[in-house]
Amino acid sequence: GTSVPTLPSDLQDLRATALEVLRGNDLGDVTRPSPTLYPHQWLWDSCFIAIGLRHVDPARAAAEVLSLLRGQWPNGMIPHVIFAEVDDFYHAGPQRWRCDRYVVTASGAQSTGITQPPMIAEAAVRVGEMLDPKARIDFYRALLPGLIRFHEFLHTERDPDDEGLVTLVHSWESGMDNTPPWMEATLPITPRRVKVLRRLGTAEALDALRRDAKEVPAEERLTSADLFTLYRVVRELRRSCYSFRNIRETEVPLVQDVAFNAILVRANDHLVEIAAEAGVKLPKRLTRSMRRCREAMEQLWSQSTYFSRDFRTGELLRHETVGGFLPLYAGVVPEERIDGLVKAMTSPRYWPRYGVASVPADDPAFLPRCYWQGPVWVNINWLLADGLERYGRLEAARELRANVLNLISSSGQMFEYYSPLDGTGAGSNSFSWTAALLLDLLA
Ligand code: 9YW
Repeated sequence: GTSVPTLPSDLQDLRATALEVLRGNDLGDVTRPSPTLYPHQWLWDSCFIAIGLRHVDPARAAAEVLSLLRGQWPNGMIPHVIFAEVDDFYHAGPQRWRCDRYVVTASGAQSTGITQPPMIAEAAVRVGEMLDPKARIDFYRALLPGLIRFHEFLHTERDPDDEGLVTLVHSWESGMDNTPPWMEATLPITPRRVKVLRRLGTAEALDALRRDAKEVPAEERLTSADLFTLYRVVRELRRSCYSFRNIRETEVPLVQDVAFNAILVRANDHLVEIAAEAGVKLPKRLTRSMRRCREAMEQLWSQSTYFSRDFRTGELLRHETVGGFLPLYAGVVPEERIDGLVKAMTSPRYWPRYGVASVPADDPAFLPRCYWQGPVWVNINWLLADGLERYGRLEAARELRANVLNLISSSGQMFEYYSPLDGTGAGSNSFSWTAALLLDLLA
């Protein structure tokens, strides 16, 4: 990551393309991630989308954030997907979750039974910066009750033993579906997997389940066997009525995910700021949980990076990924570790040329164009640039942002993810958070 790319001359065209993608994915007051693969509302997608939309239409951006509350469960959870009423071509739609048997969401909309990285407070603060003071306070007041209940859900339901860290029950909650440590933790729950697959028929039968394989080359997505395993976890969660007390008795992988907890720590800081500005007092217990979560991040450090941890065994999942750098974004890294972390992140293993990869290039699991097993994701790089900046690494932050801009502009399209080796785009080419964060980079 040493060469400084020259900025392309026609950023106006690129901006126009980004706006077109966002307009095309606009469903009213929510934005779908992509027209082909993801027709519903995803939690962290909407947050990144709002961060971009604020430069175009702050009121619409605020609506995007508030719309997440429509999906809130009585226990405070905000689901990872709120289903739109559309012809369902999404492979893990309402019938796979059947959550309406257990709960009614705030608006009655159908949803999944799991959550996603809590980027809401970050999005709220960024959007708030673009509103006039009166509109900002109104926005914060509308958001706060639901947002507080969401953070309380995470710190209680998902930290029942009061360890400080929040536990995830499915890799989809991490937002990084097939990231190697999660797949390693998940695959053992189907020991008879191969046998089951054989009984079900051929690989083609499974591929038929996977409607996304028609849109994108199969080798750039999860394998059918991996997907099958992830569906099996959903079945276990469903049978456990989505209650952590039941889930912990099953074989479902339970992971104190480093990236999720880092994002939560930062979100907690933002929540304090939002509440102060709106003149709302946070519950004492929540304030205590926030502090304990920040302190507990320390337990995820080992030797030279941060790892996720197995909730049941307390063992670190020692498979390095880009998630290990997100404590920079959280602001929990002691000064003496910063140089080492920044050096690792900017080394050719992670940053061969076109931005920071999701898995280091020398990892046996590395696949440059396969989802969370190698590609550069614009949202993660946005978080990393922010982390570098807050630790005063301004030059590296600037270079990373320039790299990402260059990556998007060389394809001219808003791809879902990009190869860190040759910069080519993959997945959806009309992906909302890429478009939105591009607007933010250009602002
Ligand atoms: C899925 C929508 C989501 C993202 C996730 C990404 C992918 C697939 O797409 O998940 O079926 O949920 O891994 O981070 O939110 O863009």
